Amino acid sequence: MAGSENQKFCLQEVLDSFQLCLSPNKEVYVEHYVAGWRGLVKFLNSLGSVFGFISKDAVSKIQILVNFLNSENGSQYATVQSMVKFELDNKLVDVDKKGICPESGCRTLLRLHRALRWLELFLERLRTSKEDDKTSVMCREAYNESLAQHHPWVVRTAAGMAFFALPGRPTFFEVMDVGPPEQVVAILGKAVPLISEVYLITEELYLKHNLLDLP
Ligand code: 1Q0
Repeated sequence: MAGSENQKFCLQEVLDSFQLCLSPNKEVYVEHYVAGWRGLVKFLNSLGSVFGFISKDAVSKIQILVNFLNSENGSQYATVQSMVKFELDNKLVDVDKKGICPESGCRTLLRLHRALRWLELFLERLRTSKEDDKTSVMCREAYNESLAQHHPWVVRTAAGMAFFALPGRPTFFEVMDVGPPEQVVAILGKAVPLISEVYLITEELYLKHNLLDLP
């Protein structure tokens, strides 16, 4: 993945990754999940260094999952479902408090999973927004409804300040690199339900195994 975060962002690529994420029996492939996030990090990096602390955290979580995929147990990490089973069966998850497995696949993916809800809410706002709506407001509202509930004050404050540096809606649409605004809206119309489906499947799995509050 060396350097891939610096390449040009393309919304269609992100969409393709999330499309490939779901197996025929609705399991979530970790490889494509991570590829989707890599694409999003490219976008974040194109917005400038104010977002560096967010991008750095996302990259480190992506890397933890890639390392699992490339490890000798890699096949156990093929899907989120197989990862959960493998880590729980082998007691590789710190369930109540951080202990011997502070960077399990389950807790790492949970952080990205929570961020995926933010993304879903943000993209839905972007999709239905009007020309002069503010991206910083859409982003803040989506954040407050999702990720903020899991972040301490200091992170919420830093995130809130970064949102002020977001470019306006026209620049956002340009960076998405898929054509005129109508085209962006059309692609967002496909992306949001896809992201939502991946989110819901993961949410149900984590709920079933009581993993939604992993430290
Ligand atoms: C476009 C604006 C981007 C705004 C991103 C909003 C999310 C704010 C998140 C703030 C995270 C602060 C960094 C540290 C957080 C960690 O403490 C936290 C918990 O981890 P841990 O190990 O301490 O328990 N980490 C997280 O919650 C994970 C956060 C990952 C955020 C990944 C965001 C990647 C954003 C990509 C840009 C998407 C642009 C979408 C629009 C493009 C159109 C498709």
